[in-house]
Amino acid sequence: MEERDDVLHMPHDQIEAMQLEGIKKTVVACYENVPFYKKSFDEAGFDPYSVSSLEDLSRAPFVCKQDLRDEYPFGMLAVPREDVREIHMSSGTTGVATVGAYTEHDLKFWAECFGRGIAYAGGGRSDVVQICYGYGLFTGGLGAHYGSLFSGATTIPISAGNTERQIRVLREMGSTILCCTPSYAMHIADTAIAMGLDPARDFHLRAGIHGAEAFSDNFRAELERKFDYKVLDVYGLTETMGPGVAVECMEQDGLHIAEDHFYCEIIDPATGEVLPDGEWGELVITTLDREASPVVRYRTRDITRIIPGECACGRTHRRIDRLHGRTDDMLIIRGVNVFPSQIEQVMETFDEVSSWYQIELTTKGHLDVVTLKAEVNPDFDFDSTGAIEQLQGRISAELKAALSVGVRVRLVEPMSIPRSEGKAKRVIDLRGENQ
Ligand code: DLL
Repeated sequence: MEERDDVLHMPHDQIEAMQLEGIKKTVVACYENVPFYKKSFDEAGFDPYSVSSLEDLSRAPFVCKQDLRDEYPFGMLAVPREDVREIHMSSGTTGVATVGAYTEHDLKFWAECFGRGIAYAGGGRSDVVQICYGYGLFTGGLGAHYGSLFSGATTIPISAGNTERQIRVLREMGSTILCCTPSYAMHIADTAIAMGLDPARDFHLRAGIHGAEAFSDNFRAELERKFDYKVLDVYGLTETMGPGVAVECMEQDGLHIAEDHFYCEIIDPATGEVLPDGEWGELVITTLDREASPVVRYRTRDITRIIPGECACGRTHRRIDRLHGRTDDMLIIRGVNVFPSQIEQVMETFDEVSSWYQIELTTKGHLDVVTLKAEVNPDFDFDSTGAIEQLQGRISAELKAALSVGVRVRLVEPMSIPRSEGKAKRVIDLRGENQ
């Protein structure tokens, strides 16, 4: 299957016409083949045969993660099980996992979508793509793998973990594109530096295609400085396909949605109303040609916006902004709503601390206590008397001013917060446990 460059530059009204056809087919296929959708459309009074404009989709009810969980394992399949070639599942930190199933066709367009990310990075046959997203039920490893094969690059399916081996392979194979979570990329860079290497000089990376978790612009800048490469953000989720639903191009000005396969809406998470382009809200996704696991108006819980206007790269597919977090990331601390990304933004204004942090939630009596554990940078003199206490006090005061909640700050030595090979664990909620 060749990359269809024309699709990426199609006038937007033609894309919309294609999307309308995809929506019509999908809502009917869901209604006729998935009892869940039949019931939910009927209950909402939504007639799937009546869709004649993109706006009509807003009359369809939403589907959420719990609905998919309730139908585990095969209740949401829209094709006979015999037509399913591959199955993935969400990591499911709480409760039952959700299932994503793929027909031959679904696997093909998944490869094309991630392959676009590699093409956006200017990648192709001359590249060596090292994939250290985890392989297995997680969609990261195989999604990147299919995309890399699609792009014609040489693929190294090393999976996550064994960081010293990653570093050896990066050097010896001359890998040019790195695919993994941003936090694992940073861990690879820091480990290489601790081994006496200079990742910018000793590796040959041109680009990193990093996603599966939110990362700030500062985090990205630090990665780009360490590896001397360009970081492209890739977004996706098990429930709609996996990585490749949207990918950044070299302009780094938002992630192009694969609009030939997905229709995106931004809604107000409180009212469910569709918001105009430019406004921040919750991303809702409808698949346009997914056969095995189609979704109609899936509420992702991810917070972003559609960036108005066209990208300087000339591709016409609309862009979502880099994700700020999830509606369910929101912490309610003593009645105040706080997003981890707000804490991170304050922390980033202090040069003395690195991008590694963890937020620990505990209780004292009936009150919530928030402790921010953050690593100081290696050049900070940890042993100088009073320096740590003074810096902790300054960060704490800034947090109080920005968030209106008291946050305890505990600065720790470099490399002392546990690293993860996959998604970084930023919030540790111990409030249910006895303190
Ligand atoms: O994380 C798929 C993926 C793999 C995406 C590799 C990118 C790269 P799940 O495990 O189902 O799938 O988790 C999906 O991860 O709803 C977001 O909250 C978060 N997420 C994914 N990509 C990004 C990103 C994969 N680029 C959930 N920025 C999503 C921020 C992201 N958050």
